[in-house]
Amino acid sequence: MEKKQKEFHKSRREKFMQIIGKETMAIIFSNSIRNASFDQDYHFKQNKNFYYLTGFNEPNSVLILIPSGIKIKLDASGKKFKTVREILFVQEKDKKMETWNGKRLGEKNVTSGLGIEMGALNSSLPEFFHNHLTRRIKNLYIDFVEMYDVGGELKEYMTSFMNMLRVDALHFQLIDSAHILGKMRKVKTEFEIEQIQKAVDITAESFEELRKNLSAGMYEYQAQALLEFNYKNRGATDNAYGTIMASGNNANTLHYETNRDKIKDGDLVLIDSAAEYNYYCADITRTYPASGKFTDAQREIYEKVLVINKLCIKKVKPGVRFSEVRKFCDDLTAAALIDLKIIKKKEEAKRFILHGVGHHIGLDTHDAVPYGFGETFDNDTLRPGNVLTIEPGIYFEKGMKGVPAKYQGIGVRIEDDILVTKTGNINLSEAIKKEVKEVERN
Ligand SMILES: [Mn+2]
Repeated sequence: MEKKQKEFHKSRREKFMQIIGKETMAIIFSNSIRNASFDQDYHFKQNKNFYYLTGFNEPNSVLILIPSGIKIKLDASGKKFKTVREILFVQEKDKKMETWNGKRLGEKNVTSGLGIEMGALNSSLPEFFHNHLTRRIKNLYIDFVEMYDVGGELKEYMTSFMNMLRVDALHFQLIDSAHILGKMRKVKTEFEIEQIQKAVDITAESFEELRKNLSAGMYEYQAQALLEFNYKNRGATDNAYGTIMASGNNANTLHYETNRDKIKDGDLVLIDSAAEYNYYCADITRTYPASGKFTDAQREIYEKVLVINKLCIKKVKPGVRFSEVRKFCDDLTAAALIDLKIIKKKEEAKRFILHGVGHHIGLDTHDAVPYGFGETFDNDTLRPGNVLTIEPGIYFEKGMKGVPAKYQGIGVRIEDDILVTKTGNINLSEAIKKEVKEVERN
């Protein structure tokens, strides 16, 4: 791991420990490997809160943070001690398993490899809890949702801890760590912004390749393959999420991922897809005319969405509440529908507004937003370092009541990734063409 990345994860652990304060302990779980069928497992993705604090990509691991530090015996005589605040419990090195499934870091390489103070074997977790969950711990921070998901080897090693939670009277308060970590994750560091920008750049080049090569007669999955080939070919570590390649009326199914239809002449193709880079996600939508030219009705709708997209992006700046941007977007959408003579009054717009204006992005495509503890979407105030999507859309499903025939079957969404800065914002996906003249082919 590069020094810059090591320092990033270290700075996150420091900040987290500063927030939880003295006389506390935090237990952060990695993900477990999940079986798909017989001897085949699901593609492993690390738990994002665990990754945020460690940068470590192996399953069956646990990070323990103790801001006040604890004394750990260094030899059998028990005379030599070391005070540590960070311990990463990892899988044992195992020649046979490594031959099949790849190298393991091993407990001895935790410090040199990740910059974490101490490494230990995950099998020593029961002993660790026995010795160190003492009365000096007042608050125990744990991610409850993750705790119930623990599987594999960890399940066995966590049994004594789970039993204690079930059986013993606890002498400490249990607090959910997800809220604190989510709040931290909402404000991106320079390192994180670089990773997101890289994911966006790969996505941008790939969208341009698709735009140039898209044609009627292709199947949606072929357009998807072209896009995803370019992500991988440009160094993406994964797709950020399942690609939506929705031609014609399929665009009106918001999470359409079937991608099996043939793209027809005169169709619009709504493409919601992005690359992931180093675990950081982009999230982009463009809507292209398959045959290279919009019909008049398609252009009318497209231009409306484009104007809303640009006005909403302008609205993004520090101090503005996310919910204000959403309301602004809803109002603009209603005005567009009135303009198109589809509705008469703003109040009638509701049935056409199918989703919000956007969401935070980061390690998760819909990044951890820790609403709760008095924080809601309504009072989520934008701050420098937030990265969010702006993604207005107008959708007219075939057969929709009160919609003129010429608009039926049209669905348009235009989504960009916006970084909040001190003075306003930067559109990280500016390079991805969206003007009518640019997305049409001559
Ligand atoms: Mn999105």
